[in-house]
Amino acid sequence: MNAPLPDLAALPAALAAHLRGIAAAPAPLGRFPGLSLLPHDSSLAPGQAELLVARLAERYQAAIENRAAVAERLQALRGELARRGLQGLIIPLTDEFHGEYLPLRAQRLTWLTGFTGSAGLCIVLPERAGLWSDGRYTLQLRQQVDATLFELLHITDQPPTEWLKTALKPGDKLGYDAWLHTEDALRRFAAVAQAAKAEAVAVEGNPIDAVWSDQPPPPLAPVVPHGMAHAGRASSEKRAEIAARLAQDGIDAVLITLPESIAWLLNIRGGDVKHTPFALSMALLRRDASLDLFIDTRKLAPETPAHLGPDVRLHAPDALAAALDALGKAKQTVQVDPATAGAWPIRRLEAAGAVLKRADDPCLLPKACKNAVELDGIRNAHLRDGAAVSRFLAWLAREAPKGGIDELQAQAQLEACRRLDNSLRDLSFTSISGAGPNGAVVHYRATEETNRKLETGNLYLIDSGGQYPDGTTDITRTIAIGKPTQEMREAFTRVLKGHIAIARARFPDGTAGQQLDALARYALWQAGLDYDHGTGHGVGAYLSVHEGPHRISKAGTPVPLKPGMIVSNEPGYYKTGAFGIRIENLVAVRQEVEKAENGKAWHGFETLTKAPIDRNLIETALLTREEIDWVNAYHAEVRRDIGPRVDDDTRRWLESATAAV
Ligand SMILES: [Mn+2]
Repeated sequence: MNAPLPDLAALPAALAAHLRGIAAAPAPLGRFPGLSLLPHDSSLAPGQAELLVARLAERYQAAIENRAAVAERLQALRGELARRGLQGLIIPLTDEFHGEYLPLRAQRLTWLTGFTGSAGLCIVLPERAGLWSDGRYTLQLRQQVDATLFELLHITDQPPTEWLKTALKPGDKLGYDAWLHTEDALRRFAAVAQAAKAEAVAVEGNPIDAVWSDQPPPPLAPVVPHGMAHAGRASSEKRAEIAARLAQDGIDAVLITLPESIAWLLNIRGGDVKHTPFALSMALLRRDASLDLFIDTRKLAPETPAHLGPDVRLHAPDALAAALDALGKAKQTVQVDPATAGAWPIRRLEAAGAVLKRADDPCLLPKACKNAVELDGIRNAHLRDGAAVSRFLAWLAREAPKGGIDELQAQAQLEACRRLDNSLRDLSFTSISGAGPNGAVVHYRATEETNRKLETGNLYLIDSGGQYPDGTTDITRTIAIGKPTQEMREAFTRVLKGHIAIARARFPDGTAGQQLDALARYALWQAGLDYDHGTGHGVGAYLSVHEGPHRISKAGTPVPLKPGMIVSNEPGYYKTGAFGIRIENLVAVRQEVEKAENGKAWHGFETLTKAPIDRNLIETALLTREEIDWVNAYHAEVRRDIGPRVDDDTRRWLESATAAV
């Protein structure tokens, strides 16, 4: 380790490129899994690859967020646009996979503006530039972005389409990268441009990439088999089932652009973006159940090609265009999901002569309905995760009253408890650890600047989860530090009543989450209270912690809740400037009655998450007998299942934390 680190430029080109790709991938739990992919190379002494990659990753991150370079970058982009005969460019905060997390190379908006929020859109014109985000980021926009370079705007109060009406001049050509927008979004921009007598035009190659000299490459994290012990169904079986439906519908091939769909369909897992174990890739599933996978094969672990089998043909990512052209030339009928795919491949197929069938990604529904093996795995993952959370809560009960613990320490302690389980692969998202008024910020992330102490008389909210090979978890607990006020207890109990109403719900087959949402709010509504977020989101099986197509929410498409679907049950209440409350368990839809009186099946929920709910915040006078019974039965289950999995101190605490109310 004492040998000086070699310069990347002095290394063999293939090795240097490999190291860059590994550094451009996330490092879950502090390790770069891509290091295992490196072919043995004598140009590096032991340990040097690790150091090089870590240093490179830091440099990538720092360069993307280097706000001192923003003016120069904006100028370079305007120069590039002028060279291409364009007057503008739309820069969304997304990539061609349209997922929740962006790899470093796709963080174009941050690179250009300095803004690091999770929602944003930028439009650059020759004299003006607009940068939009939502209400959560009003303050952050002002702190991070130079308002002399960008007009800082609110996405719904001053929508970009309104701004463009006055900012575009007749004859202007407004560029966009068709990979990064859905057809719907582009239709809106085209209409606005036309109204201004301007034109929205697709670019060939993203103009930002052309001026971003040290842009990180696509990430390289290992793609490994997700074996039958966890997946429960062979990929060949899944492919055959979907292919049979394609054949029935007269479809020759379906283009799959969602990495989570590919991970499910092929029983593989990766690590190309944060907290989500999938590999960035695209695929064409044919009606004969064979599949073309467009992926950087350097990512494949040695055992993966054999696991994929001979019916999965491997291609480089840039071979997709030619494959789409070939489908068009053969006049094939191709299915694409316009809600999740960028417009680029759809247009390419149409231009090449393919017959387009716009329909939902066929993997979404079968992926959402977990099979018996997956459900068993998920139950197991929740037992281990519940043990970790219980250890943490017991620690909190001991330490918090002494004072001195802050939000960052608390979330680090919970992570340390989860890491005691060797199967933990990653957190399933960045923990939300909010004390007092910070708990009322729904999407809060603690930083050194915002970090608060857990003070007596306050509530503390922690929303967190783990990624395990057998399941993905997501749990929120709200804890009283010291003695809570009566207002806190009443609000908490009303949230709990909503949580119990969902947990105990019974409903006929065909019922959608939309119809259940009000059950979670009813007790709050009676007191004139509510919460401004959905009640539940779907959760993957060692995949995305947020997945569709179902959810429990006021809005959205009503997708019926089917047996095997995992969904969160997370009502809350937030008093701005004072405290936040959320109680979140994951539940699985299960069939309760196969055939009821009306001939329909009836469903309910099985609660998967196992950790105590703070008894100090429960006002039993507000609960019905059935609700009290639910709390006591739930806590008895937690005590029975988690007790044997924790240390003596935690077990003693668990006894009192789960005692009957
Ligand atoms: Mn959640």
